[in-house]
Amino acid sequence: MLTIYSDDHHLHHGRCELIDGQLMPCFEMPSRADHILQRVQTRELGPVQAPQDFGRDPILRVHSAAYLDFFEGAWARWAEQGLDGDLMPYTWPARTLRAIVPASLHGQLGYYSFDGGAPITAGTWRAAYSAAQVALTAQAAIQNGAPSAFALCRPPGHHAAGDLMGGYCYLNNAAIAAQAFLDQGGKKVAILDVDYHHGNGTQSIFYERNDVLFTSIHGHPEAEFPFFLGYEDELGEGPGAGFNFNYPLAAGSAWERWSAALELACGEIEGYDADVLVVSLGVDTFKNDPISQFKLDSPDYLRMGERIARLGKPTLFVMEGGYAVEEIGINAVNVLEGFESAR
Ligand code: OKP
Ligand code: ZN
Repeated sequence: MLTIYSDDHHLHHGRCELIDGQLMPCFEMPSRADHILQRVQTRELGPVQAPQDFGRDPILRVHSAAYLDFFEGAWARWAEQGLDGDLMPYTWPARTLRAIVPASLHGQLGYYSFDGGAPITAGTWRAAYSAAQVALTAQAAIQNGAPSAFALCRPPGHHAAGDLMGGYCYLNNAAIAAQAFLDQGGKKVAILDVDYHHGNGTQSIFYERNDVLFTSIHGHPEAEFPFFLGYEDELGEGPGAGFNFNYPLAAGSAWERWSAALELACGEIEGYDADVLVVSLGVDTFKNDPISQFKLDSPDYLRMGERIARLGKPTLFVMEGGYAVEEIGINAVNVLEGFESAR
């Protein structure tokens, strides 16, 4: 399988995040992607190529121009004030406040984010822009006939909505790639989000549309981030009604329960008859993940890849989460190897 990867992800390295009342070093760190790349190479998964640059247009199909302009320019405005700490929001237009765009940098940062988990550093825009190009380059490979491809994206994307960053995510790589398939003649795209966290950004982007089926298996939002989306009764709206399926699972879920949900998601995907499948590939479902509560073991990821292969679709894997850094490469590449073995 072809892997698309860019070193540019190193340009993004947030200093800290708030966990249990303490500022901790960011779990979403550059070594994550380095370990995955290493494993791709030692397992000889296939060629590794750098991304092409498709520009801003395909990103603008998913994200608003105002959001992109804000994101691209935010660091310069911060640096202009003589500041060099990570730029992080601290107030949001929650209920009772107005959803207006204030003039202030921090006001705008609150407007364009939904949590404090997406710090902007000097290189964040360039890293996120490159990750989107990584996804688009892998998408182009499939568009040109490859049966599958792996977009080794970092930072991840599935929490990012049309004009919101959050949950370590800035640009929704999977959604940008899905939209590109449609813009290049595709009629139906299925998305399977296997990250431990609900892909609230992806869901929201396609919620009222029937040309993208969104399915997601994740920690129950009653108990788990992002808390405010990802429930079973979210089935889509308007023309999108019946094209959104969430499978929230309890903490402690291991392969037996997880794979039963995968079976249900695959059933919906089979019924949908998509041209292409996009997998939001998070491996934070792993038993030793430091911020997650599922109990998948490394061999389970082989089974996951095998089941996905049996859908028989051209398949784009887009890297999302996974924070057990030592094992992230083994687990992510196991999915890809399981997929290849079952084709
Ligand atoms: C990103 B992805 C408090 C903890 C919040 C955010 C998790 C984001 C996960 N800062 N945790 O879906 O793997
Ligand atoms: Zn996650």
